[in-house]
Amino acid sequence: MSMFCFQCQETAKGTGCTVQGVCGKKDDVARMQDLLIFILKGISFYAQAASEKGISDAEVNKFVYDGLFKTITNANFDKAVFVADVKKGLKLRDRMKEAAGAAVAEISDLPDCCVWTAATEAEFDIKSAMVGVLATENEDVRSLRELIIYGLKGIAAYAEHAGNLGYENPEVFEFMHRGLAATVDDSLDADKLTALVLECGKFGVEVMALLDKANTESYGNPEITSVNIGTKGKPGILISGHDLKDMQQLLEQTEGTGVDVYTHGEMLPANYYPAFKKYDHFVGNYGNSWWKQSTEFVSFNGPILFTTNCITPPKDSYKDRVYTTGAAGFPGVKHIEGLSGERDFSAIIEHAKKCDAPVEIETGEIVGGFAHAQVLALADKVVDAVKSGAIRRFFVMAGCDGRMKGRDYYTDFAKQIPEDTVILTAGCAKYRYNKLALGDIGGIPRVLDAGQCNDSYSLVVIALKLKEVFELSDINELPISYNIAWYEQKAVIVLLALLSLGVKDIHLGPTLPAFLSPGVAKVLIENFGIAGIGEVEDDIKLFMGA
Ligand code: SF4
Ligand code: SF3
Repeated sequence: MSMFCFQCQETAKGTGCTVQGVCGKKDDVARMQDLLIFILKGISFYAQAASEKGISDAEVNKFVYDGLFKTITNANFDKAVFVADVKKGLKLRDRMKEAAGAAVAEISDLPDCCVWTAATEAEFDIKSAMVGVLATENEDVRSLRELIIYGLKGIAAYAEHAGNLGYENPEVFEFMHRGLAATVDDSLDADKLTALVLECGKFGVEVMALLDKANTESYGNPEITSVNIGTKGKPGILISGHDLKDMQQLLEQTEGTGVDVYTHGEMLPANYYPAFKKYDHFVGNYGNSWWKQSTEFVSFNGPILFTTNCITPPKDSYKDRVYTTGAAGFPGVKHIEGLSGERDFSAIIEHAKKCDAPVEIETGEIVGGFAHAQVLALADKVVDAVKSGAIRRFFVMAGCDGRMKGRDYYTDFAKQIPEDTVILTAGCAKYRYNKLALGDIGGIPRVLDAGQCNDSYSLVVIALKLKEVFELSDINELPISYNIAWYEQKAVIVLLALLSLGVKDIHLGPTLPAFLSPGVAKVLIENFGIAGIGEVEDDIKLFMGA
C-alpha cells in the first residue's frame, strides 16, 4: 500500500484508495497531504493552548484553514505546494509553541506532531508514509477523528471564502484548532469524539451563516434569474469553483476587453447576484458539473480559471488553457499568485483574446436564485401552496454530483416524484435535475436552486421559517424530506450542520462514507435515522408516507 485515502465518495472499491486516487491524486501527493495535516495538528495543539491565554495569530489561522482546504478532494494535486507548506508549517508550529509558553513547556509526552521535525523533502517523504489515516489503529476512533477532520476541511473552505471578503469569526478558528488538536488526544474516547463531531456541525452552521452574510452584504441577495446556457460569439473565460471574490475581480478586469465571462460548475450561482448581473459581458453558464470537464473544456476553446475544487487531471488538449488560483493547484498548470483581492488576471485575459469563441453545446436557460431572501419574499405564496395542498412535500436534494453510475438515481428520483412536490437544491448535485422540464406549481418552479453547496444554509433558513409559520415545535414535523448526495468534504460539513440542527432521517448517497466504521455508522443510524438510498420507487413511497 503506497497511500491510503478514503475521504470521498468515489474512493476505490468503496473502502480506500491505496495505489493512486480515483480522483487522479498520486500516491506521493496523498502522502505529502497527510504530512501537512499532521503538521497542522501540531500547530493547532499549540494554537489551542495559546488561545487559552487569549493569543490568536491571524497568519497561523489562515495557514491552517488554507492547508485544510488544499487537501479537499480535487482541490490541489501539486506536491511542491504541500512540500512548501510543510516547511512553512514547521516554522509556524515553533512560533505557536513559543506563544503557548509555559502551558505546554511542562508537558513531557507531547504528541509526535508537536515535536517531529526535518528539513529536507527526502525526510518529509519518509515521514509522510507513517502519519496517514491508518496511524490510528482503533477503527471507531479513526472514523471519528477523520469525520472531525473532514468536517473541519469543509469549515475551512467556507471560512476561506468568507475571509476573502473580510468576514471572520474568531470562534470558528478557535474550534478549528480545538478540533484538530482533539484528533491527537488519546484520552478522548468515542463518546467525547462523537460530541465533538456534533459540535463541528454547529460550527458548520456558524461558518455557512458567516459566508452567507459575506456574500449577500458584498454582492446583494440572490434573485430569481434566468441563466443563459448557450454561447455568444466572442472569446470567453470560464470560471469554476466557489470563490466569489475571484468572480468579482475577473468581471472587473475583463470589462471592456472584448472577452466574455461564463461560469462553470459551482460558480453557476454567481449569475444570481445583483452585483454580478450588471455586467454585460457576463453571459451565462457553460457545461455541467465538475466530472464532465474533460470533454466540455475541449469545446470551450478559451481559458478556464479554477478558484477551488473540483479539478480533474487536465487533458493535454486543453491543459495549457487551465489556470488555478487560491487553494487550487495542479502541476504544470499556471497558478495566479497573490492574495485574494489583489489577483492579476491579465495573463488569462490576453490568452482568451487569442482563442476562438466557445462551441455551443446547449441552448436555452435555466432558472435559479432561490436563496433564503428570495424564497422568503415569496413566503405567502409558498405557505398558501402548502396549506391548500398544491405543494404536498419538499425534497432537499443538495450536495455534490459525481461520476458514479449510481447517481442516475437522483435524476430518476427527480423525474418520478409526484408532481405536487418541489425540490430544494444547492451544490453541484443540482446538475442531475436542473435542466429537466419539471414545470412549476402555481408559478413556483419545481426545482428551487438556492446556490452553492454552502447555500444549503439558505435551505435551513427556509425550513426554520416554515416551522415558525406553521407553529411547529420540531423541524422534523415539516413536510420536508432530505435526500442528500455527497462526494467531498464540504458535503460532510453540510451533513453535520443539518444533524446539529436536529434534522432527522437524512438519506445519504449514492453510498455511505467509507470512513464511517460500522460502530460509528450505527450511532448515526440509531440517533439520527441516517439511511442510505434504495430503489427510486421504494424511496419515494417511503418519503411520501405511502
Ligand atoms: Fe481516493 Fe477520494 Fe482520496 Fe481521491 S480524494 S484519493 S478518490 S478517496
Ligand atoms: Fe461539487 Fe466538487 Fe461538492 Fe460545492 S464542485 S459541491 S463536488
